[in-house]
Amino acid sequence: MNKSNFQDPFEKERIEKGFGKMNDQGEEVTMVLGHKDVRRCAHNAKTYQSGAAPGRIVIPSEENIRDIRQIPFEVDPPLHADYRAVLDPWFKRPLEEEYTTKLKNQIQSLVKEVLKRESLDIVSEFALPLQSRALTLLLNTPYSQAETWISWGTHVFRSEGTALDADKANILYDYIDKEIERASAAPTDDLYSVLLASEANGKKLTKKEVKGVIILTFAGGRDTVINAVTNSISYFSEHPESLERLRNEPEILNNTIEELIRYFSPLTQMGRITTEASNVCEHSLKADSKISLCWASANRDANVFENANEIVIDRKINPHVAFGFGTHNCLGATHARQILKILISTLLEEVKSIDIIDYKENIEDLGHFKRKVGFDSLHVKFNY
Ligand code: HEM
Ligand code: EMZ
Repeated sequence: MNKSNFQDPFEKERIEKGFGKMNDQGEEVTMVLGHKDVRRCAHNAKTYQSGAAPGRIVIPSEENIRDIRQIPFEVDPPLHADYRAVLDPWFKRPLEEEYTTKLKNQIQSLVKEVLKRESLDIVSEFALPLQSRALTLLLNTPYSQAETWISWGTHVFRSEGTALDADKANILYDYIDKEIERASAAPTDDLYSVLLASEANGKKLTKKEVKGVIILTFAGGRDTVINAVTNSISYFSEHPESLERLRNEPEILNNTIEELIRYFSPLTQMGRITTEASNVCEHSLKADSKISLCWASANRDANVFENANEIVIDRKINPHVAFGFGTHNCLGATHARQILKILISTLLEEVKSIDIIDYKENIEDLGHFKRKVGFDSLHVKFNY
């Protein structure tokens, strides 16, 4: 009963100092660990900027494999707000009935298909196709495109043994270039075409800017969703009583989803670059230093969350930062929440219990800190 226990490696440092240190490809990163400090730094884009060199705020830094700026993620206010004004309505579409109906059909048919199997790997045979097919709805592109994306594997920049895989990244970049040319020659109602027709800062978005947005929707919404889905399934397989409770009290489902996202925190951290000398947690930093906002640590802060290391499926007050905080809060959160909501509802209807047969944990190596973020594989059997 411990496969769905994800320990908090940051507790000691968070309590004793409030910050931790790691090294990223030769650059020192000061990790901000407490909930209050993470929110304070996320709020202060003037001192802790996102718009440094493309790739630099990601950990591990993607500077060597990417020279295109991801938009709006690597842009600071005030320009950031221009891009968000274009993107916010589009990323709210998952709330529309037509969208949820299609998503429900996708997820229900995937669940029905895998129920027939003796056993399956949730990561590669369930979460990856689910994420890829659902992304066709978010981009409003043909369903058949999902097959291509599935063939890329769970991360678009990483492969087994290589944290930064330039060849893999180039497959994505080439694919996006072709899609942008296609949409530019013959516009449809997909995200590429909508972006090509939009403006920011009083000017039409360039193809390069469109590419920056699309790279982000592929990269940011991939392993995060895959881990959220896989980890949630590991939880329900070890906690059939929670499935039972949700059947009897469906009104707590939204609380459960927020709680799973808080506990698993699929995106461990994200960086910022200091624009001036500053202090974090009474630790002084020079200008041009890298800090990280450690969402996963903030989400276990006992000053904010009672029984922070437990999954409390009806947790009422839950100011987690798993989707970030403030300016750059996650654009894909509506889509991700809808996926989890429909998935769990479908499991409640179709599945009695889930047995874990075999698994391999995915442990992030952050130097001093090792954090379980999900699974490389999770073989299960669904009982119905
Ligand atoms: C931003 C987490 C799914 C697109 C963020 C941030 C976090 C996060 C923590 C803030 C980054 C920062 O402040 O530097 C997650 C988690 C997800 C998820 C935990 C799944 C459970 C998605 C999906 C998409 C997406 C499905 C789209 C396909 C974005 C974008 C931003 C963002 C575009 C940048 C927003 C901005 O800069 O204004 N996400 N994300 N995310 N996420 Fe997600
Ligand atoms: C970046 C990041 C986005 C990065 C909001 O977070 O997600 C990571 O998985 C990607 O590698 O490029 O998109």
